Amino acid sequence: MTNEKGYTKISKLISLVLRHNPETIGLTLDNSGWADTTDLIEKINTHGFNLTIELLTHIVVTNNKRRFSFNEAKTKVRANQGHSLHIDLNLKESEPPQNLFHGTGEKFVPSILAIGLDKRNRQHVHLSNDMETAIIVGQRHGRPKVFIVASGQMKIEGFSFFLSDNNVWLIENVPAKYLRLLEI
Ligand code: HQG
Repeated sequence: MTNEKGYTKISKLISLVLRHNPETIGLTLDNSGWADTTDLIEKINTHGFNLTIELLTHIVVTNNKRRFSFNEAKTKVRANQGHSLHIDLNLKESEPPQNLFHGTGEKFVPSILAIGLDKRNRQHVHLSNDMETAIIVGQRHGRPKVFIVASGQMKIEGFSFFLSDNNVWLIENVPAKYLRLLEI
């Protein structure tokens, strides 16, 4: 399995095990979400794949959203964000831009307008730097809708923002008063 379609299939399985269900392949992660690289490769391969360190490196380096990172020695690998698992990514608090964006599906809009954004099954609410990215995120949930988030004002009012290694903004929640639905 050496074509891009094959990579996507393995990449999706790696996403699943590093963010949500390591136990489906008998893998364990440490408190910061790191898997042992050799262990991950071996366990993925018990599920009919032919993963090698070279292929894993290709996936980590070329992944369109830089979803994964190695440690310096490449002995460990983890997902940069998107976890439902309770792990500590040691995220650094960062100064957000004046505005950020959140893409969602049309069906969620009434509830979001009523109670704001909450993190649902994940560890954080995910916010995007630009509207184009937010539209792509929203499309995963049906007809896309985009909210603009008054992140600068939220920061002034004491909310903490974190930036993942792959430039996704993460926050605990966004009350409805900081959200405005955009015409797209
Ligand atoms: C919505 C992908 C009703 C929220 C993406 C979202 C992202 C509410 C959905 C990353 C709500 C949760 C995360 C409320 C939030 N009422 N609906 N009060 N508050 N929601 O998939 O942000 O490709 O967990 O708007 O690109 O869509 O996996 O979060 O629509 O970066 O790397 O509940 O996942 O990255 O959906 O996506 P998700 P998300 P990857």
